Amino acid sequence: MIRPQDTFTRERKNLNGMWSFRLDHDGVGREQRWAAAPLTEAEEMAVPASYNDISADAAVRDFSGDAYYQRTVRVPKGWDGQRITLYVESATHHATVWVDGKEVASHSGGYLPFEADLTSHVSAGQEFLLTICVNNVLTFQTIPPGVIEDTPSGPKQIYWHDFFNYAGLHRTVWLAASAQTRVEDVTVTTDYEGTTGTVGYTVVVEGGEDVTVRTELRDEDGQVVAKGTGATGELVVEDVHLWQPGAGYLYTLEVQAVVDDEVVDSIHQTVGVRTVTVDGTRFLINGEPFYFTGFGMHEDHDTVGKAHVDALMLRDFHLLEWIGANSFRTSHYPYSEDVMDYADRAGIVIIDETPAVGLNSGIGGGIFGGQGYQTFTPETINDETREVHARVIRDLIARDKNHPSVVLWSIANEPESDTEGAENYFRPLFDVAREADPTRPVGFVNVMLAPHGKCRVSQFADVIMLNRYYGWYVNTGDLVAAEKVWTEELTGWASEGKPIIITEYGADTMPGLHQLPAAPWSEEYQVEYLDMNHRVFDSIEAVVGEQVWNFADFATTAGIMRVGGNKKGVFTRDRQPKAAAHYLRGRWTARASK
Ligand code: BDP
Repeated sequence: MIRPQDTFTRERKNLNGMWSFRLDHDGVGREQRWAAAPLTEAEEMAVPASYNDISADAAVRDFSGDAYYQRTVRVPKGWDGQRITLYVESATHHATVWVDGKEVASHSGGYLPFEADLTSHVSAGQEFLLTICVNNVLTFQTIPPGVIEDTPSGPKQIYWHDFFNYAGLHRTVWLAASAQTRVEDVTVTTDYEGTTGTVGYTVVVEGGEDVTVRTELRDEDGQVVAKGTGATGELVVEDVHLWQPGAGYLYTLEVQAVVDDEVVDSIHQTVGVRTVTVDGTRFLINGEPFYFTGFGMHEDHDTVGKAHVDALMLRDFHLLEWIGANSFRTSHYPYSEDVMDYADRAGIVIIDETPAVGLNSGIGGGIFGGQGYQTFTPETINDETREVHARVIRDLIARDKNHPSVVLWSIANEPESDTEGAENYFRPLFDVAREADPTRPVGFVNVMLAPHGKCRVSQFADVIMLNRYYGWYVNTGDLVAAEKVWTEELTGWASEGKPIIITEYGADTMPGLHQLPAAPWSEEYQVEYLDMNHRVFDSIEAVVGEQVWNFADFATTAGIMRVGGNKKGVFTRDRQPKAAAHYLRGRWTARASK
């Protein structure tokens, strides 16, 4: 599956804008066949957007169930004889698609795209009624998991991740056309020796016979630097221009499907030539030790929730540059494909994470405390969940495998990892990731509840990723004690002989609250807390990265530990700096210029 492109052989039509919208409060939409006719009692809804924060109605914000989106689509006349598909970049969390009332596709996995082949259901030069039902219910067999509990006010969605369960069509919806005989997939791998680069490629062609594959690699000036023939091959690039952190040089690989000397399909794939290796406790990009600076982030904004908006994305990348960050983690789900493309161009390094967050009954909403469930049992997170998890890992790698910015896979955030159940659950999932991508290291993010010596899953990881809140959730307000115990624990992890990235450390901070001497929630405390952490990291050689939690304040579910959401942002939710932003800028820009 290739994201829709505009090329000489392909066309795409953006279906974003206002759609007809109706929440199915009584769960009758399927029985009453809402998809078969124009929605009655409908409102308008913007695509892309989360629907939750658009209206002023709590029943919309907190809705669980089916949300119907509908619009009329006209198929261009010129698309006659073409393969016509619908490509939905993100429907959180489940989607069912109907064309004129006929079900044509369904998909689970709210942060990854899916495609529906509409060729036999629509006609060029005609219109059709497109309905997408987006369901946001989380269960023990979804990734991320959740459960519906009975409460005095009715059934309520419970989940264990500390960000609001936004729902809707969060990214672009495309109608796309290509030839029947087409390039269905391309995988690139890169390497170099001295000044000579190599770009290996494997192309999958579908829908035709006797198809020849031709490839052409161009540099950023549009000059052809190498050509190939055949579905697999290796292109040699003399005087290679490497993709580097901070300098995202990209070649473009044009892949053509050729029948009888006619180019029937052509797609473009950007390629960054770089290597990633783990060597002892070092993390190497292009053979050079790399130190991650940056953040765990969120796709999260006022009003639009989890929608991708180009302008808002740009602002975030500008702030990353301003603060001197070289990387981020896609906590806690795959981000928009536009974000990944931009990071490739900007030379920002990405730890790419699956949506497996909240697989831990010891944590609720970022707050420690049991939830009355056991994590891994036949009734809770079970074999079926693991199958879903495996599929999500494969789908994430299939989508993001060609991004040079991605240097490490994170297969889960803060799962239970100190039990036999966890060890059995995760062992095969690491194999799944390595089989899908033998070229990148794999890890998961370890939680404070499974400290060094107790964790049974880190043994499978190439890189150790730790979230720690010494001085916040523990040793609250006592940075002297925090520094001591944190150093002790980290020294233990360093003995594992693997690189360590601190993927979360942070303190909630109310912008504008000042206190001297510093105390938790003040801007001063956030700075002193970060500074203490940095002393600890700088004392341990195996630490190869620091990503602060979080880039910006973000929305969460209601809770007594959250004041208008999670306030651990270094920037506010509307992307203005707290004092910590200036402090980090000093540290990271000094490090970058070394
Ligand atoms: C960690 C989670 C993160 C939370 C954070 C917090 O990985 O999603 O938002 O703690 O409590 O447990 O702020």
